[in-house]
Amino acid sequence: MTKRILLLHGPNLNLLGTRQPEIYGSATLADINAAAERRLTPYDVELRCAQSNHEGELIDRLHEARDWADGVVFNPGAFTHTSVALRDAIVAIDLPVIEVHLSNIHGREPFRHKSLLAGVCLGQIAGFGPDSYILALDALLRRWQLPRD
Ligand code: CA2
Repeated sequence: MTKRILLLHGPNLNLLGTRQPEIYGSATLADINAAAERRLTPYDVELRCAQSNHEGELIDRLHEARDWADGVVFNPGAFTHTSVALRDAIVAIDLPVIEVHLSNIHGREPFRHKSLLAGVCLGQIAGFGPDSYILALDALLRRWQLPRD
């Protein structure tokens, strides 16, 4: 049975590759989505990618995922540190959600050390640049023990 993953990107991540490369690297969001697609090529997995700068739209995407996805890889951006509403949405959808960050939020400003979401996610991966997303996909693949096509 085909597994389906939502790869969801939060606020400002549409600007990746254009500014602050010393923190976030030079890869664009399109590069990250393409690398994710490549990682899944050998598997019977469908990937759908989305980005929004709006908290409510991210909540809507999570709610919709309940109807079609088996797992979510989510970089909530700065909403990680502020959003009780996203936390409630993650609890509500009852899907495995992996929180992902390009940077190591624990080594940055103190206000980034706290995630309101990690505690209701399957886990958190932070600090590996674009590889953080690949590691999160690998975690889902391992969880599902999918054979290669
Ligand atoms: O490290 C991450 O992936 C973050 O989720 C990125 C967020 C930040 O607020 C989190 O604390 C950690 C910020 C994304 C901003 O992305 C930009 C990309 C290019 C230029 C400026 C910002």
